[in-house]
Amino acid sequence: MKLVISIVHDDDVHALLEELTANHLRVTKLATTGGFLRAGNTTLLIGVEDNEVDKVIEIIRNNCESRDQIATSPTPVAGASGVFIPYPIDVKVGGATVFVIDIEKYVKL
Ligand code: 2BA
Repeated sequence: MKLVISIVHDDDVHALLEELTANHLRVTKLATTGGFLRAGNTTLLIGVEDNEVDKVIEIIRNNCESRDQIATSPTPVAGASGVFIPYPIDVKVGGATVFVIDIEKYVKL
C-alpha cells in the first residue's frame, strides 16, 4: 500500500476531489501553507493499493494546472536602516507536488 501526498492549488481542489471520490478513492484534505509564498494551499492524503498510484497521479495531473503567481517577496530587503521593503516577484506554482511513500501498516479500527 502507498500514501500519495499531494500539495495542490486551492482553486483546483474542488474538481480534483470530485474526480478522486468518483473513482472510489479515499482522501483526506488538509489546509496547509506554503513555506516560500506563505500563502494557503491544500494537501491531500490519499491511501491506495500499489496498482492505483498511477491512476491517482493521472487524475491529479488532469485537474491541476500550473499558474504564474505574483507574490510579495518573502525575504526582507534590509538596507542600512533595516527597514522591510517588500517587492513583487513572479513565481510559477504547481500543477501539483506529489510524494508517494510506502505504508508499513494500515489498520482501520
Ligand atoms: P511554496 O513553498 O509557497 O512555494 C510556491 C512556489 O514558489 C513554488 O511552486 C516554486 O515555484 C517557488 N519556490 C518555492 N521555494 C522556492 C525557493 N527557495 N526559491 C525560489 N522559488 C521557490 P511549487 O514548486 O509548485 O510548490 C508549491 C507548493 O508545494 C509549495 O508552496 C510548498 O507548499 C509545496 N512544496 C513544493 N515542493 C515541496 C517539497 N519539496 N517539500 C515540501 N513541500 C513542497
